[in-house]
Amino acid sequence: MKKAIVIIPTYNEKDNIVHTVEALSLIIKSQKNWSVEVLVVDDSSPDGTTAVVQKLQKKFSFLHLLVNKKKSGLGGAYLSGMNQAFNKLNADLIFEFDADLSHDPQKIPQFLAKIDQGYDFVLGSRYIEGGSIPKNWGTHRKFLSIFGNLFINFLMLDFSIRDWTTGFRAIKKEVYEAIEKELHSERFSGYTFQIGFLHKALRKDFKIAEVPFHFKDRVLGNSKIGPEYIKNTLLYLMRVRIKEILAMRVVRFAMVGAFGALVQLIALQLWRMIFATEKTFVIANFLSIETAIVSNFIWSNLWTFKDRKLTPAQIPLSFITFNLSSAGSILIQSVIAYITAHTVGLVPVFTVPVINYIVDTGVISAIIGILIGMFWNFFAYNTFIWKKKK
Ligand SMILES: Nc1nc2c(ncn2[C@@H]2O[C@H](COP(=O)(O)OP(=O)(O)OP(=O)(O)O)[C@@H](O)[C@H]2O)c(=O)[nH]1
Ligand SMILES: [Mg+2]
Repeated sequence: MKKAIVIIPTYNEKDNIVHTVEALSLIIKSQKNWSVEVLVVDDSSPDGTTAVVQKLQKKFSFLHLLVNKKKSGLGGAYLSGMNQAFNKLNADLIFEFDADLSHDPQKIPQFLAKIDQGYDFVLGSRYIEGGSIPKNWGTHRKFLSIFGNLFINFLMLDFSIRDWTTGFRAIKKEVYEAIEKELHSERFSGYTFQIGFLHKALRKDFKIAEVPFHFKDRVLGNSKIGPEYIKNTLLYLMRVRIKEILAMRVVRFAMVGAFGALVQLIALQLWRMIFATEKTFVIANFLSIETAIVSNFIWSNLWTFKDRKLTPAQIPLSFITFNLSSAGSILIQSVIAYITAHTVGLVPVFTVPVINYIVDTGVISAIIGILIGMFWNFFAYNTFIWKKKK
């Protein structure tokens, strides 16, 4: 028989924990394919939750207790609880479960059924058909929860998961083992732990399902979440997302290119101080292009292709190739401009309102030329200069 352990982190939950363990005992008895046990992780709550649980252990043989000396937040409690459940108590699956009766124990069999169907990670969801948040929550909290989740959907560009912050979850050992090391290196707390855990599991392509449930507001005891959770969560999400976006080579390529355009504009102003006459303008123009090419070359080598960095011996020849590739891009742009001018001609297409700027076929051909030129450059960099290491 497979073993599931319901982990309940507690901090000052002496009244709630009694009801929660009793409610769970009814579900545990009715399970056939799964042996279900409970592990309470108490951070030495000042209200004496530990002693209450020890008393309950005399009545319920499925009840385990882990006491941490220091309060280390929800993330810390779950990490120590998961370690205990998977590595000492031989669990195949754990549940994350709150002590305050917000999570419906009756839903546990549905989670287990999803696992039996082959899912690795099951979320209790308040935002799919059949789920809900408490009606009596204040507008502030409702807003935070609903828009917080939508915000995460947009930020991650992933709409497959509707309840990112839920604390009612079933997680297979395989998932835990795949991401455990990364979790220890980050100092997660509260919602950040939940979102971070889920995000890492998603990136590792585990199969994730959602089961709806009605979240009940806590009746006894106090909430432990505060405004600092929101700040930490936002900072974490931004950091992770920026890292993921910058991990895309094409994004770094585009940023270096845009920076190069800026360098070219500034360099033109500077070179014109030396080459100040109409006759020498061509020289200033040429030198500003070359300055941008040097900047693009340096940043491409140090950043865009940092994993394929050139050796000092490769640099001279590569720099010549880089110049040829840039010349190729300018040639492509010129050819497109020439063809446009000699076929369609420079005809107005539309006028931008307010600033009354006329977009004609010349502007459009320039944009197309720049895009194709960029494609060419990206291709040339990858194929001739920063070749994939074998
Ligand atoms: N061990 C441990 N448990 C914690 C800690 N912080 C919160 N918990 C427990 O984690 C669970 C969720 O915390 P809650 O305060 O209920 O958070 P919430 O459900 O988002 O907020 P409410 O709806 O107001 O209850 C509860 O069982 C808490 O007792 C902690 O630092 N250590
Ligand atoms: Mg709660």
